Amino acid sequence: MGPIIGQAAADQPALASQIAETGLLAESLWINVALAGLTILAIVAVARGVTTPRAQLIIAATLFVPVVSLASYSALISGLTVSLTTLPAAHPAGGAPVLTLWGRYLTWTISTPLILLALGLLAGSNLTKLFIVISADIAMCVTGLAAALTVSSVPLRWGWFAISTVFFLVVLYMLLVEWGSDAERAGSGEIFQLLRTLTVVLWVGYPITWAVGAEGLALLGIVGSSWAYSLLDIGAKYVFALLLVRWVVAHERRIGRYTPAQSPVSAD
Ligand code: RET
Repeated sequence: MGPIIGQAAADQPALASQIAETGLLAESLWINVALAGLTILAIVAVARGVTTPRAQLIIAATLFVPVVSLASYSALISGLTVSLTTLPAAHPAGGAPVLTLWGRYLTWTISTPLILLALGLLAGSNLTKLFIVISADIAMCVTGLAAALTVSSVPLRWGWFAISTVFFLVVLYMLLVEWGSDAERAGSGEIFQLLRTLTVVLWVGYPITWAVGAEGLALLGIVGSSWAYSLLDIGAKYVFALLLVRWVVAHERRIGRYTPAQSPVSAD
């Protein structure tokens, strides 16, 4: 399906009905509302009896991932966080207003730090590493939002994309190098490795989707891009959350006993 074209000044109800009427676009959003809701219920049911504060913290961080997702997808469906954007003429979908679901990039600034907080706590990360990775992650999302919303030139869009990718490399480094050895020490090595593989593989899919999708080379249309992000979200958020919570519930004591490694700042 080609780019969705409309009036640049469309208001929220008009955007909402445009989404509702556009083939499979609405379905790509509703499926996430449904799965986020089910994930919330499942986490609450499974984790009800957890009493160790550290395990509770990991579960709380994880629980807020589908909560944020539910809000994010509802905002997209209601037309609140979407706009008709006229991309630069040199863009493959340039010249006419196209629907931009920029709310995704905005809400990632909240959901992805929660994922990293849960992973970092699981790995027994120190505070310094947690702070660095979450800061880089937020910077990645904000500059990704800038890439999607920049309409003055195509090179500028890709410039923001490149900056965002640099921040993403910091996140990948932490996941692949630093936290791997922390988790071995913390006794959560096995589950950390599984969740890390899931996270790294799926997260790499997001910039690829951006690059080949409606925002970048437009090889995928708006509907195709939205489905790609929606499917990645299902794995990166709901499957991730359920695997993590199930393990934490089963190993509550082990998590409670662990004290994180000393921060470099407090080592002397
Ligand atoms: C963008 C485009 C610019 C370059 C890079 C990106 C990376 C995005 C990522 C998103 C992950 C989102 C998740 C959301 C769950 O709620 C912004 C697409 C590197 C890695 C996991």
